[in-house]
Amino acid sequence: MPSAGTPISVLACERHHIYDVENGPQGWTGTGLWHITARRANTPTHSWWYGWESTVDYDTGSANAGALTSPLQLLPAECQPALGFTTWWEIESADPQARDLMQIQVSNDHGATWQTILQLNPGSYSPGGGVGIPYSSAGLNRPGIWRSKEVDLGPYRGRW
Ligand SMILES: [Ca+2]
Ligand SMILES: [Ca+2]
Repeated sequence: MPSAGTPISVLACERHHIYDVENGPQGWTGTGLWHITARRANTPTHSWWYGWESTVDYDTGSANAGALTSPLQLLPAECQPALGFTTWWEIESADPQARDLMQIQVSNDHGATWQTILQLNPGSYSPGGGVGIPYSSAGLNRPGIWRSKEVDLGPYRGRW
């Protein structure tokens, strides 16, 4: 027989946070060009997007950066936490593995330091792209597609 405390742990491990931003940011915060858009979405009409609505681009004429940050999450030590999301992206194809970086980071000290656990950019690149030629979530000079990603957060169990 399980102990009296076991059902609580099971419930905690089965809890899924769904952030579909169909009704607002749900505690997430975006800096830089991050905002909720209805321009393109997977679930089903709204998503977070880094760009300008007016130009449909993140090229502002100068270097820029932004962070999209989740609410604080407790990852119970007895669970198998993971981060799952779908992504559609398009960046410039000049040196796409080193420029226009798209990184997923985790902090376990309330944002003082961050560790990169996933980078969406291609890991290597064959020359062929040029000015005005995009690199997307489907590859060089292809229209973007929605891709599902999942990152193990096991190393952060029991941490805030
Ligand atoms: Ca959505
Ligand atoms: Ca760029």
